[in-house]
Amino acid sequence: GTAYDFRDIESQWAPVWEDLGVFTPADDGSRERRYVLDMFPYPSGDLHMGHAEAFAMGDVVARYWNQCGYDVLHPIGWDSFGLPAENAAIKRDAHPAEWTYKNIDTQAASFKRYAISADWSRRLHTSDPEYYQWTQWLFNRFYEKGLAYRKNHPVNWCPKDQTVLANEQVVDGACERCGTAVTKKSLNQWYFKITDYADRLLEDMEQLKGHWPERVLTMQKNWIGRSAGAHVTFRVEAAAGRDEESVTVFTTRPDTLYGATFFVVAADAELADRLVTDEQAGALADYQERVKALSEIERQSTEREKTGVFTGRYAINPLSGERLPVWAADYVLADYGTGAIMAVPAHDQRDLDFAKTFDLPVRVVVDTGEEDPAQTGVATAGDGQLINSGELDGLDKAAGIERAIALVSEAGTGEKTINYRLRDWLLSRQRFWGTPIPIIHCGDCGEVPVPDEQLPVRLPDNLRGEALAPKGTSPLAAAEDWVNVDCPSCGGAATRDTDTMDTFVDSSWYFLRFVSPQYTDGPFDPEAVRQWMPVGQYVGGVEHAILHLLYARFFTKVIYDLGLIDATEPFAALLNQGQVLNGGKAMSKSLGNGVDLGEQLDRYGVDAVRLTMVFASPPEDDVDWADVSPSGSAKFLARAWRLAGDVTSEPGCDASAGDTALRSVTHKAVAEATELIENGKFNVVVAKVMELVNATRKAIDSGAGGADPATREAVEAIAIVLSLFAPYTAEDMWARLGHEPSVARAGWPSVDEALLVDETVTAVVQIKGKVRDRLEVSPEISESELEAAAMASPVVQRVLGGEPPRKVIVRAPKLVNIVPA
Ligand code: ANZ
Ligand code: ZN
Repeated sequence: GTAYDFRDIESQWAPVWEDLGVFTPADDGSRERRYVLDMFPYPSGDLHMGHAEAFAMGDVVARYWNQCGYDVLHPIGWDSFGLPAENAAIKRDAHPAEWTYKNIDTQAASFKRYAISADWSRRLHTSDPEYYQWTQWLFNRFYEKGLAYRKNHPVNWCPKDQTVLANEQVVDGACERCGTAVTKKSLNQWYFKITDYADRLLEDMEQLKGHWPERVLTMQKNWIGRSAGAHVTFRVEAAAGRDEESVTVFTTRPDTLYGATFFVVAADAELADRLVTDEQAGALADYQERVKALSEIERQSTEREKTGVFTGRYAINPLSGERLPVWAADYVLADYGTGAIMAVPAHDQRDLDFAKTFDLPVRVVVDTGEEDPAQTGVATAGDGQLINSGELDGLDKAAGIERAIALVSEAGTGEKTINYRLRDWLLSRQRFWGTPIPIIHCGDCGEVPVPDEQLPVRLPDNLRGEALAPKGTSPLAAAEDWVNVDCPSCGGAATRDTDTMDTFVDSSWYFLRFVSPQYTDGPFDPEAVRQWMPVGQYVGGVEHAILHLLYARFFTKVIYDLGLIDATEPFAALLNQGQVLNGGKAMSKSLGNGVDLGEQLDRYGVDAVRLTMVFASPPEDDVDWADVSPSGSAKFLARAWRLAGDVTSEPGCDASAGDTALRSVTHKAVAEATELIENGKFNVVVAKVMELVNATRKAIDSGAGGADPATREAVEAIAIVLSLFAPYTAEDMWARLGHEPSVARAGWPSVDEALLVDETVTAVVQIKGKVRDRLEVSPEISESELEAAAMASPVVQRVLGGEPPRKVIVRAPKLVNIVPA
């Protein structure tokens, strides 16, 4: 047709692409391989605007690399285990798989419509037994290395979801999913020993600097929270009915040891119960009850008045010999450091607040030149000279720390140490819709891993609806046929572990599976993984800045240590795309400002929506849908598309014969677009294509015309660059230009450097004041170059008759005046 109709164009090309298999990598080593990956989606319903944004960005990279001739791996799959499916199943008396796979099909159809350049033959779902078999296999390897273990521990518990939450899933003291205040509960839980990898997770961030957003690296660093300091052991004096004890504290400021005026243990730690005297036991128990009733939010608030109780005991400062009262308080955390601190109120604000509340002494030991903290209520944390500190007097902070550590080390009461904020990864969940933990519990043999050849341990399919409702124990426990098994080791009666894995386990290695998703001899084909890994560009939201990325990095390192891969980092480069807002706010049900992706696609077409996503802002910035104009994008696409109909030259005609001015514009636009894409400025690339479209339209209407080969060159370049953002329109233009599909394989236009220099200016050559010649020269030409060019002119040579001139006056780049002899 002659009118641009996105519906026609979409329905024409989608099936053609499907048949061509344009995006299946050759994987034969003939071309350099590149791996681009979007964080795989959770099948919560149909695709939404956020998916449209993220996948548009990843697709620009994938399509660009394809055009540049790389062998591109750009797979797609689903992170398909998880709680929403289970909740939906309970509500609808269904099996979670029904909801899950129905949503996956819906999303897959939408992705196809959205024209993601994915290799569909590699599609995977983490809830398929073919996938989770290998999640279990990896668990077994972790278990063998002592990196998966079980311990009884107070865990974060969501009373509403009736499930355990990882620390990471507690946001401001509330359940990340439902917002309910989180409480503690003691349970036997599975953990991955990620703390063994804390240093490597930190050190290897060097590889990522400059390729990952700075703020993500900072968040990871803070999450790991390495602090250098010392362990110092205090003797706690015996008391009526209580023996003497040794209690170790973690401190980053051993230089302030002489400033310690009291000692605090975490009120909810077992240590508090052990230390407390009979006299104080009642007060402690009351206090513990009060603490339990508080939410984590209230506990950690710095605004709140400090609370605590005296334990009745005294600790002896190992350097000064001073007696310090031992308190139990909730501002000291049971699971950080050793759960006990020496309190230095002059130089630590929390300690100062506590000292003020309970009228405990404040002693300045670092002279920072600031006012007395006891008066101001503000602790001084800066550097200065140590005072009131015996053998440490006169030293500064750094020297004081070193000297104090040396002193306690010599005395055998302390040592230098590194402490991490990072905790082991709590991976077991008392839920159904997840990967079953492949462990069998035997009364005689203890924990026995399910042998590899018996994997997968499949989920039973007879549990549905109400049977999955949260009870505080795993729903799997109800499936008796499933639970009761023979012990793989002794053959006796045994039971399966009824917990399932955190879904973050599934997503910690899927990028490896994508490389060889049909492989049956292991989680992945090691040779193929060597060829493709690491992922060259990973794209996803900043909400995954900590957990998913940290866990995937951890898995990669463990799998590296198993000798199965060469890469030590999974994602060489990371792009966090912005959010799609509406009216300046995140879209949400409660605000009622949601924009339906399907409706937008129906109204403006896929290409216009994609182009708008990319054009609206730099990829990492938010897009406010209230401020953009998909109809403007649609108009632009129609304008670009019409150019193809005006080209009358034959495909393959020689562009070098074409109009130089238009050629120069085209080549400059391509050169700039290349540089902009490489630097992630996709939005500016769109602006460049818009300029090129305008220039080409002008050339057709009032310059070179539709028959000029330069016009074809320009329109072909437009189609190829547009194929990154508007694949349907670009494909249709390509066909109208007389080419076979697909434009996705056209190849990135090459740039003729000679056409990049700016247009020429005309230099006038005069002899005795009379114009004899005109030269087209660069505006940057030098005086001597211009003189040489003028003298070389055949006209000048003829007029001068071979005689050297008397004088040559040059005014570059416009004028040469020759005075003959
Ligand atoms: C004495 C001291 C003096 C401290 C001073 C600080 C300043 P980061 O950097 O976060 O590792 N601390 C140790 N364990 C704690 C726990 N379980 N709960 C609450 N606070 C705890 O912080 C380390 C510092 O936090 C430690 O150094 C300790 O207080 C406190 F002028 O020891 B410090
Ligand atoms: Zn056994």
